[in-house]
Amino acid sequence: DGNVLAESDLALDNLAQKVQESLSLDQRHKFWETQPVGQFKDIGNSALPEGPIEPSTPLSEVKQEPYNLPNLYEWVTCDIHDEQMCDEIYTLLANNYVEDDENMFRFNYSKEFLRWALQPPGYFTSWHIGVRVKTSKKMVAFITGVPARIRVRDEVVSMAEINFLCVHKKLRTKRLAPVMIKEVTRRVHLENIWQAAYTAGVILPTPVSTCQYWHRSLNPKKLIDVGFSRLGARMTMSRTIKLYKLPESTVTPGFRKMEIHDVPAVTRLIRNYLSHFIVAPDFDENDVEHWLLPRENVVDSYLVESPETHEVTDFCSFYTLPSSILGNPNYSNLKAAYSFYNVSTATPLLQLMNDALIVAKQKDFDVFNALDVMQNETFLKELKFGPGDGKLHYYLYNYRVRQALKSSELGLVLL
Ligand code: MYA
Repeated sequence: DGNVLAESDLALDNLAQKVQESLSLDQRHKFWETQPVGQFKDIGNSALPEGPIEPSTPLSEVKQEPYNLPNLYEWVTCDIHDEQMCDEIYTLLANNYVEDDENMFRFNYSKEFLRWALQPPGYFTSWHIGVRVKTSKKMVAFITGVPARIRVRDEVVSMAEINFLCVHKKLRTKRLAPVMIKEVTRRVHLENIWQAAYTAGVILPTPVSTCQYWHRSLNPKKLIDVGFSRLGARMTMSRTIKLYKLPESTVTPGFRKMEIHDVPAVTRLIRNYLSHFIVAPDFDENDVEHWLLPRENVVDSYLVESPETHEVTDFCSFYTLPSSILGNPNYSNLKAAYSFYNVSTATPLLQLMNDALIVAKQKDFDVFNALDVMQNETFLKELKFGPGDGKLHYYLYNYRVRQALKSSELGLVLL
């Protein structure tokens, strides 16, 4: 009966608290335990309601001054139209941003990519935040937010997408990251936005979902030479090259690059498709124009226009994110394409994505990467993608979901 249930709930709570207290200091999340995010101790507690964890507060109660930085450093709001500012951000990230576990590769986001990523419709310059050394003015840390409407089940929520958190290698583990996160949170609150979405390779309290990267070799010889992949068992280089060979040109009739006049049709197609996922962006035509209209060396989008009806029936897209190859005498850059949003209604998804691989190969990419989100699992193995070792965790800030989602229930790709 109710009493027995309540007692066992209490026992569970006590147990959770004991487990928490027994964790050594380095297993605890001193910062994240203070934040409105799903906490590890609440996992599986179905009594907690879905939705905001904390209510929003009146804007007048939001702290008006920036958080304090250690004395040697100062905040800078980054105007990325400014060429010199863009250079500084690019250089900080190129030298200090995300590396793989073995420190063989480091993301090398281009300046054009950063401008695209940071200036979607309605963006706020105040959410592009740097930290400089006061004396030398050297840029040593960075974090950004951009606004997005994200739907969680039936609710469309105004959120910030947080990305590009970076602290210079020489300033690590000094608790600068929590200050960066609190400051971006404050500036997001000042725009009357109270939720955020972000992804990270590390486990924090508490993932909404965990995805895996898959990789499709386009230039297997280079990938093996630089240590990105290994020759399979009982495989020779020439058999491997043959295995990954692709046709010279795409096969789907009506397959072509997306153009500006396609925005309304692509928006309809994508909106309908994304409505099938539990967490997905709520794109309007402006968003589609910004995020999906092709930009050289940044984002590529193709669609299928039916040769008979001229209807747009299918769509695929990928973004360009090279990695620096660290310490290889022969190669310094890995050219990678990342699957973005794909929709199939008339062309089988497998065939559509094979055409995407073909254009990526024509454009000289070395590898095509995809997460196991949306319906991607239906083509990964068949199109010869192999599982990567890195995981990507998705998080929401100040929004609880009742239980973790399957990666296939996610309709969101962050850059
Ligand atoms: S993910 C990409 C992150 N960047 C990199 O991996 C680049 C290379 N690494 C670095 O630059 C540094 O190692 C970073 C940490 C800056 C990551 N997300 O200063 P610290 C927690 C969130 O001593 P450092 C991306 O950009 C850590 O658990 N928290 O550590 C999305 C610990 O807290 P706790 C992280 O190594 C970012 C504390 O920081 C991450 O010098 C989303 C240690 O601080 C991480 N990736 O610096 C940010 N890594 O003790 C959250 C470590 O509690 C946004 N930590 O465990 C939240 C929403 C905000 C807006 C809300 C609006 C309403």
